Amino acid sequence: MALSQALFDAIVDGKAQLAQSLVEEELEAGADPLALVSATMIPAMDEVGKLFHEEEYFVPELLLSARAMKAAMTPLRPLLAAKGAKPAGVVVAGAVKGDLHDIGKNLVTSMLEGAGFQVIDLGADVTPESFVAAIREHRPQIVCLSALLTVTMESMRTTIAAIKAADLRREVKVLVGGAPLSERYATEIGADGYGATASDAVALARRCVGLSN
Ligand code: B12
Repeated sequence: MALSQALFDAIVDGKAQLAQSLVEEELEAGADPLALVSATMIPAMDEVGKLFHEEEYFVPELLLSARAMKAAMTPLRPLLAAKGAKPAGVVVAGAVKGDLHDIGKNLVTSMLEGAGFQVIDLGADVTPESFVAAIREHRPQIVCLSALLTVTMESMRTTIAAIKAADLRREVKVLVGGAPLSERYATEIGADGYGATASDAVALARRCVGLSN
């Protein structure tokens, strides 16, 4: 699908209401929900990141764009979730301690729900102790950790260590993702899988519960 320039601009300019109504219009015109996210909305957030990096944007602009992205996701979330089939497994997900970036994690959880997983979303800035408590309570097969900052990648290692110390490591598969991560880092911290996109998260999760992709 081609980029929708108006939607792209609305997210980059931080216009939440406009972004949401443009998504609604695109959907009415028959746009594919996933294509809207991957061809326009994620590239728009990448552009925001670039502007921030170049010091044209500062935190207030980031926040406005993040708000626009969230508003744009509102009509899409139920559609992404409706795409899936049978219940496939239980997932506990969260952005790790110190990390407030939750847009990518929200996309991962929506897609997992769409693929039939029951997702317990712990939100952002989740401590290792909260992950451990949620594993004890919900007994998931999979734990998804998300990090967007190089400084919070270390929280993933600490979280995996805490799961191990609580003697729960053998019960769950740990999947990690987020822009600064790599396959190599995932292996180094003892994760079971790394995914670069929300679609990868679904493919990995399906594999973890023995479903073919
Ligand atoms: C929006 C944003 C914010 C918003 C977040 C709002 C929110 N509710 O999420 C706000 C304003 C709060 C913010 C704050 C900060 N930010 Co910021 N932010 C961004 C920005 C522009 C976009 C992130 C985003 O949403 N991307 C879109 C989503 C869809 O992509 P994603 O998160 O990568 O997720 C995808 C994949 O990674 C993957 N995935 C994600 N999680 C998982 C998990 C699993 C298991 C799997 C398999 C896959 C997976 O799937 C997703 C979908 O495909 C990025 C730049 C960028 N282009 O990434 C900077 C960026 C991440 N921020 C940055 C910085 C520096 C900060 C601040 C420190 C700024 C400051 N000085 O205060 C603070 C830190 C706050 C904190 N403690 O977390 C830097 C990080 C640099 C670094 N290497 O550490 C970046 C890269 C900007 C830059 N170019 O410098 N930020």
